[in-house]
Amino acid sequence: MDKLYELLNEEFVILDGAMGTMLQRSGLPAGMLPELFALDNPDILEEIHRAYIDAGSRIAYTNTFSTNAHKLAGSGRTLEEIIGAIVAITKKAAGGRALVALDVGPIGEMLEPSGTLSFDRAYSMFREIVMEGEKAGADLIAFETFTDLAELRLAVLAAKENTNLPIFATMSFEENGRTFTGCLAECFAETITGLGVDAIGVNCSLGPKHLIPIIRRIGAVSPLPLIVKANAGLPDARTGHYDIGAEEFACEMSECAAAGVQFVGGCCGTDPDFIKALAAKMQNRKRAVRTLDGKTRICSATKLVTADGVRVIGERINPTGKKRFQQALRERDFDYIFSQGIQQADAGADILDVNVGLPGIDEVSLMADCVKGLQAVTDLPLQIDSNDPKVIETGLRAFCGKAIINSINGDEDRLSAILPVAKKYGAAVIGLTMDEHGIPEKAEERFEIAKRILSACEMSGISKNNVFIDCLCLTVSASQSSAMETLNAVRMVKEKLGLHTVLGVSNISFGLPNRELINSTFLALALENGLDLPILNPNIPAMMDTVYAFNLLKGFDLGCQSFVELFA
Ligand code: THG
Repeated sequence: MDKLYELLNEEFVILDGAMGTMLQRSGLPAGMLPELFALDNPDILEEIHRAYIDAGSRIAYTNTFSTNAHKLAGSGRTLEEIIGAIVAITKKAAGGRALVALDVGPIGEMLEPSGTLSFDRAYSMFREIVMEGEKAGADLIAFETFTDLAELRLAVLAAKENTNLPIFATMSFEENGRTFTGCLAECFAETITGLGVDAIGVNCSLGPKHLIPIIRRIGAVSPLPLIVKANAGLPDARTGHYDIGAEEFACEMSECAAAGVQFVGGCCGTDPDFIKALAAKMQNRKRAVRTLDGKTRICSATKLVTADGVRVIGERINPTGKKRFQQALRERDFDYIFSQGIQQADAGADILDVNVGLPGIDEVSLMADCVKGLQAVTDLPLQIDSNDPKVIETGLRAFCGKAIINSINGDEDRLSAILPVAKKYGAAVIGLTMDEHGIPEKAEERFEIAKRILSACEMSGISKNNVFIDCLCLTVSASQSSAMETLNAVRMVKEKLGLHTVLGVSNISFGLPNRELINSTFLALALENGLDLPILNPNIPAMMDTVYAFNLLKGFDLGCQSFVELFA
C-alpha cells in the first residue's frame, strides 16, 4: 500500500500498454492462452515489460488476464504455478522501477441468472487468483475489462476479504456510456467506490476520444483517483488494425489531464511507442481538480436514482398486515412476491423496500432469494429492511448496486451492529429518530437523536450524503399532536443538518376512515416540510398523484412536462 501511496502523490502515473498484441508479434500462436506462451518464453515476457518500463510505465500489469480455473481448464497448469512464475518474471523486469499489478479479467462465463456460473463459484475463483497474486508478491490488484457489475463486485469483495492489496477496478464501456450488459457508468462508479477500492476507471473497447466523456461522468460521481487505459482508436473491421498511431493516441489521451485522470495507459493496439509518446505528452501537464456534484445516489447496475427531488420508496414487499403476502413467504411463492415488485415499478416507484420477516421463517435465505430474483424482474434499486443484521448483510451482499438499509436508530447496539456492514457494502442508511427509550414525543428530542445518529455514521466513515433520517410518523388517532411534531422534526433535520429525510407516511391513518385522504394530505404537508423519500404504496393513485402535483407546483417538473405526459 505504501508504494502505491507514493505514486498517488504524482501528477500522472503512466501505466503500460497492450500485452496480447505484443506477444502475438513475438510468436504467440492464434488460440493459445498468452499465459501458457509466456511460461514457455519467459524472456519474451520480460523483454516486453522492460520495454514498457523503459518507455515510462510505473505500473506493470502482469500477463494473467485469463488466469482463472475456467479458462485454464485442461491446460495441465495450476493457478499457483502460472501466477507464481508470471509475477516473478514481471517483478524481475520491473527491478524496483515499477510496481507490479496482478491483472485479473472476467472469468469468461456468464453469472446467474443469465448464465450458469454461481455467485459462490465465481467468488471462490477470484479468491484463489488474488490470494495467489498476493503470495507471489504483486503490489496491487487490477481488475479490468469487466462488463458485468455483479461479477466485478464479487471480484472486489474476494480481494478485500482475502488480501491486503490495493485494488484498481476498470470496466469496458460502449459509446452510450453503458457496458455490454447494460451497466451505467455512474452505477459502476457509485457501487464500486462504495466497496472501498483505491482507483476506478475505464479500459479497452474504445479509443481515448470516446472514453474521456465516460471517465468524466465517473469522475463527477466518485472522489477516487481515475484510470484510463484506452485502445489505439477503433479497429478496422477488415484488417483488425487500430486506427490511430502513437502521436495521435498521446494527443487524445492528454485530454485526461483536464478530466482529472491520474492513471493513464494503453490497451489493445498500443505498444511501447504509444506509452513513450504518452509519457512525453503528460510531462508538463497539470491534472485538473475535479468538482463532485455532491448529490446523493442510489442505484442498481442499470438504473441510477439521484435524490435531487422527491423519490418514492414502494412499501408493498412487506408481510405486515397482509395475509396473502405472508402466505406467499411461507410457501416461497416467488411469482407472487416478485409480482409485487413489478406492479410497484409500473406504478412509478423509484426504489423498492424488501422486508421478508415473519416469525418461524428462514429470513436469511428468503432475503437472498428475493433480492436475487427481484433483480431479474425489475431494475429498481432496493432497500433492505430487517431487524436482523445477518439478514441485512445477506441482502446487501446479494444486491448488485448501492442499496439503502432500513434501518438503524439511536440505540448503540443497533448502530454498532449495522454501521460496519453499511460501510463495507457502501450502502446508505435510514436512521429512525428513536432509541432504547422509545420514540420521543417532541420534535427537538427527535432532532437530538438524528444528530447522534449522524455523528455515529460519520465516525464509522459513512458520509452525510448516505445518511437519511426518518422522524417517524405515528398514528394520528392515538396522539393528535404527533403529526405536527413529526413535520417539525423533518423540517429541523432538513434545515439544520442538511440530511435527506424519509417517512413511512401510511402509518399516519391507522384506525381512521378515509385513510387515502389523510395519507395523501399528510404526504403533501410532509413534502412541503422537506420530505425527500416517502415510503408509500405507489399503487394508490392519490399518493403518486400528490407527488406529481407537488413536483409541478414546486417547479421541479420542468415545463410541467412529466405532469402533462401523465395526465393530458
Ligand atoms: N419507516 C421506515 N420503514 C418502515 C416504516 C416507516 N417500514 C414499514 C412501514 N413503516 C412502511 N411500510 C408499510 C408496509 C405495510 C403496510 C404499511 C406500511 C400495511 N399496509 C396496509 C394497512 O395500512 O393496513 C395493510 C393492508 C393492505 O394494504 O393489504 O400494512 O415508517 N423507515
